[in-house]
Amino acid sequence: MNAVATRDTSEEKDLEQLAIQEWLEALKFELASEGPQHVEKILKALADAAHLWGVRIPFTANTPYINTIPREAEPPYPGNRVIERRIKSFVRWNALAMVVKANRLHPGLGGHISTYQSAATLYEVGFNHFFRGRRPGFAGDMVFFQGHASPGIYARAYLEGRLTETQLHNFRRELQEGGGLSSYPHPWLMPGFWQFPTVSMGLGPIMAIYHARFNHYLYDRKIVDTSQTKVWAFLGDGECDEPETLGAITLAAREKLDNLIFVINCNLQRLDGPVRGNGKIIQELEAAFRGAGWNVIKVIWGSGWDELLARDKTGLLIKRMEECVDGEYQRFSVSDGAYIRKHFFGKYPELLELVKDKSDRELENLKRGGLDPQKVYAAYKAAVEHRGQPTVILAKTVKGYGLGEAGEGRNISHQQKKLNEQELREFRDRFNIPISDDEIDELPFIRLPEGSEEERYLKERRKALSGHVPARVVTAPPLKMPERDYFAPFFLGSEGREVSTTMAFVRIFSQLIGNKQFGRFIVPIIPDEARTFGMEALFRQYGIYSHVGQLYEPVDREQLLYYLEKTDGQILEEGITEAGAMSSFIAAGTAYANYGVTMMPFFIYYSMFGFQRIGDLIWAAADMRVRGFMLGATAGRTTLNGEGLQHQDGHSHVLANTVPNLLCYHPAFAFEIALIIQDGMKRMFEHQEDVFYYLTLGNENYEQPPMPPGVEEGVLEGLYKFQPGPDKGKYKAHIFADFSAVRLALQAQKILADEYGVSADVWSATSYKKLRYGAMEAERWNMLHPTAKTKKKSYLEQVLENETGPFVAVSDSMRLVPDQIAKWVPGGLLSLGTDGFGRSDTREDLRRFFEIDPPHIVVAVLYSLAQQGKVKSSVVKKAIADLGVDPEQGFSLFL
Ligand SMILES: Cc1ncc(C[n+]2csc(CCOP(=O)(O)OP(=O)(O)O)c2C)c(N)n1
Ligand SMILES: [Mg+2]
Repeated sequence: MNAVATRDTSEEKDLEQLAIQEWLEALKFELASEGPQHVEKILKALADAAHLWGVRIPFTANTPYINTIPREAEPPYPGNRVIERRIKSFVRWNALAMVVKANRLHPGLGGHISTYQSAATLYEVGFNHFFRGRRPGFAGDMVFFQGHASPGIYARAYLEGRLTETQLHNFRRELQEGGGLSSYPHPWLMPGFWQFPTVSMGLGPIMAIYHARFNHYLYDRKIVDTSQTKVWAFLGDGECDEPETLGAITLAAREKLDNLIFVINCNLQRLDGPVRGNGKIIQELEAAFRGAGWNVIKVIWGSGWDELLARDKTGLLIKRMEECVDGEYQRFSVSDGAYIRKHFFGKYPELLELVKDKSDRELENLKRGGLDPQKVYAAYKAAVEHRGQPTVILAKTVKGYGLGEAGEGRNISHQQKKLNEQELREFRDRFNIPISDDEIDELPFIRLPEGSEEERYLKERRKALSGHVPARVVTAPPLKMPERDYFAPFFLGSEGREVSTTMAFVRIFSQLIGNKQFGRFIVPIIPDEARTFGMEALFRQYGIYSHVGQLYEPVDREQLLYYLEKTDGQILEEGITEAGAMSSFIAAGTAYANYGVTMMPFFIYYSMFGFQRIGDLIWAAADMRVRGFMLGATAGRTTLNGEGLQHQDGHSHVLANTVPNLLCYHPAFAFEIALIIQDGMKRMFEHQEDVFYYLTLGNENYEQPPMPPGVEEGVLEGLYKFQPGPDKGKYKAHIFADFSAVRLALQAQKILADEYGVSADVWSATSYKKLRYGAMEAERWNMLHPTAKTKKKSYLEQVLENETGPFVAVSDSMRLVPDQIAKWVPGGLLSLGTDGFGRSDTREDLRRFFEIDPPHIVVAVLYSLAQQGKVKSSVVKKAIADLGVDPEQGFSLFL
C-alpha cells in the first residue's frame, strides 16, 4: 500500500515539476523577448484569472530573500573602488580612534564604534556619489544621519579638512578649549554643521517624511524650486520599533514623495541583542513598506553570492537563505568558513556540492550587501531615479564590522568602546591603516597625505557634488515685520461682545495671513481641529494643500466656505497626527536655515495633545532652532469644561517650561495676544532670534477689554497690573492671575472691596516662565558679583518693590506654574491652582471643585492677611462660612 502511495505521489510531483518547468520556460521567453513590464502584465492577468476561478493565492507582501536588483541590472560603478576603500579605511580608523581615545582618557564618556563600522559603506557611497551640498539656487540634499553614527561623520569631515584634530580630540568634550564635538547631531550645539537632530530614535524618520512633503509644498506654492533636493534618512533596524519610525510611512506613499529615500541599516542588532533573533527584520520591514506603497530595494547579498545564486539550479540556495532566521545570520557573521559550510550550506547536500570548490576562507569572505559598494551604489542610483514613490533601501550589514573579536556581530557590540593593543593591530591590518606598531597605542588621527591620489579624489568628489554635507547655512534674509500699530484693531476690546481668546487669535491670524507682503510665508498647520477653533473659513480662502489638487467635488461645494483642496493651498491640514503636524512645524520653522527662505509656521492644536504627547519632537524642534508659534488651544483644566480627564490641560505650561529657548505665554485677553504675536514676529522673523513661542488659548467666551494704557512692556515681560483695587480700603493685597483666571480674580476683587474692606490689585500674569528666568539671571549675577555697588534687579523685583503684600496667585494650571516665581515675591506667594485630574462639569462647578473660584480667592486673600496679622483668623473663618466654601469637601490632589 505504502509503496504504491509513494509512487503515486512521486509521479504527481514529477508532473507538477514538469508543469512548473514549462511555465517558467515560457515566462523566461517572454521576459527575454518583451521585457519585465510585459511579464508583470502577464503575471497580473494570471493572478486575476486564478482569483476569479476560485484559486486563493496566499497573501504575501514579501519577495524572496535576495537582492531586489539582479546582477544583470546593476549599473557599472562610476568611481575608483580602490581609492574609495582607502578613504573609507581612514574614516573607519579615525572614527574608532576618536571613541576609544575619549574613553581611555575619561572613562564613561561614551560614544559608539559599532554603528558606524557597520554603516561605513552606506555613508561613503553617499559621500562619494550622491549627497549634494548647497550652492546658489539649490538647497542641496537633506541628510538625516543616524545619530550614533556621528563619529564616522566627524571622521569624514576631518579628512575633508572641515574639523581640526583638537575638535576630534574633544569628541564629547564640548566645554574644552578649542571647542569639542557634540555627542550626536545637535544644531543647537554645532549650528554650522548639523541640520537635523536624530538621536532620539524614531524622530529622524518621521521628520524626514514631513520634511520631504514640505519640500513639495514649497515647490507647489512656487516659493522655492526644491525639485532637485533629495531627503535621505539613515536609520537603524532596531529604531524601526519606535512607533514614529513607521507611523507616517503611508503619508509618504500617498503623497508620492519620490524625493525621499530611507536607508535602513539592517545589521540585525540593536543595543541588547538581535532585533529579530527568531525572524527576519528585512522581510518584516519589506512587508510593511511595500504594504504602505513604497518602492523597496533589498540589498542583502554582496557580489560574491551572485555567482552561487546563478549556478544553483535547485532553488535550494534561496530556500536556505529564507529559512535561516536573523539569530543564525548573526551567528554566521562571527563564524569561520568551516562553520558556515557545515551549518549554512550543510543543510542540503546539493548546497555543499555547490561550494565544494570554495575554501573556508572564501566562504567567510562572502559579504553582505550593505558592505558591498557595488550593491549599495546600484540601490542608491535606482532610488534617486525612481519616480512616483518614496524608496526604502534595506541594507544588510554586520554590526561592528571589522572589530573582530572585540565586537563584530557580538551582542555587546553596541557599547564596545575599549580596544586593547592587539585588537587595534588587527583592525589596522584588516583595513591597511598606515600606522606603525610603535604608534598604534597612541591612537593617532590620520589624514590623507597632502597631494596624494586619495586626497585629490576626495576633494574632487565633494567639488563635483557641490560642497560639504552636512552643513547648516543661514542665508534667508530677514523679513520686515509689522509694527505695533498694525495690530491696533485688537487693542480696542470687543465692545460688549463675548469672544474667546481662540476667536481673538483667529481674527489676528486672519489679518496676518491676508497681508500682501508677508502673508504668503505663513504656514497654518492644523491636526484636524480647524472647526473646533473656528478656523474653517480659511479652508476656502487659502486652500488646503494637496499636491494633486482636488479630484472630487466636495460635499459642501454649494456653501460659501467649502472644503477646498488645491495644489498651491496654504494650509497644512494634517489629519489626526500631532506628531506629523509637529514635524511639519519643524520643517517650516527651519526653512530659513535649510532652504534660505523664512517661513512662519503657526501650529494650532488641542493643547492637551501637545507637550505631553509630542514633547520629544518639541525638544528636537528647539535643538533645531525652529522659529514659529505653537498655539495650545482649548487649554485650562476648568476652562475647557465638558471634555474630562484626558482633555483638560492644566500642565502644558509645566512641560513647556522645560524647553530652554521656548517663550511661554498664557494670555488672558485679545490685546495681550496681539502684543505677544507682534513681538514674536519681530524677534523671530526680522531679528532672526533662535526662539519660538508657545501660547495657550481658551474657548471661554467673555468680553475682551480694551488695552489699558502703558501695559505693553508688562505684557511681554510677563506681569502687569491690569486693574488696581479701589483707593479706599483698609487693607492692601495683590492677586496674580493668568489666562481665564484673571476674570475670576476680578470677581474676587469686587467681593473683597465690597464685603471685607480689602483693596486688591489684580495683575495679569502673562508669562511666569519669563519672570522666573529674569529673576534667576539677576540672582546669579548678584551671587557672582557680591561686592558690586549696584545690584541687578529683575523685572519681577522691580515691579513688586514698592508693593506691599500679601500676594495670592490663582491659575487654571497646576500651582507649580505660579509657584515658580514665589521666592522672589516679597513675603511669599499663596497659590491656588488646578492640580489633580480634570473631570467633566460646568465651569462654575469645576472651579469650585478645584478651589479657584472667586470665593476661594477671597478666602485665600483674607487668610494671607491673617497670616500677616492684619485681620483676625475669625474673619477668615466667617468668610468661609458666608461664601459657602466647604473646607471638608473631600478634596484631594490625588482625586
Ligand atoms: C528613543 C530612544 N530610545 C533609546 C535610545 C538609546 N539607544 C541608542 S542606540 C540604541 C540601539 C540602536 O539600534 P539600531 O537602531 O538597530 O541601530 P544600530 O546601532 O544597530 O545601527 C539605543 C537603544 C535612543 N537613542 N533613543
Ligand atoms: Mg541595528
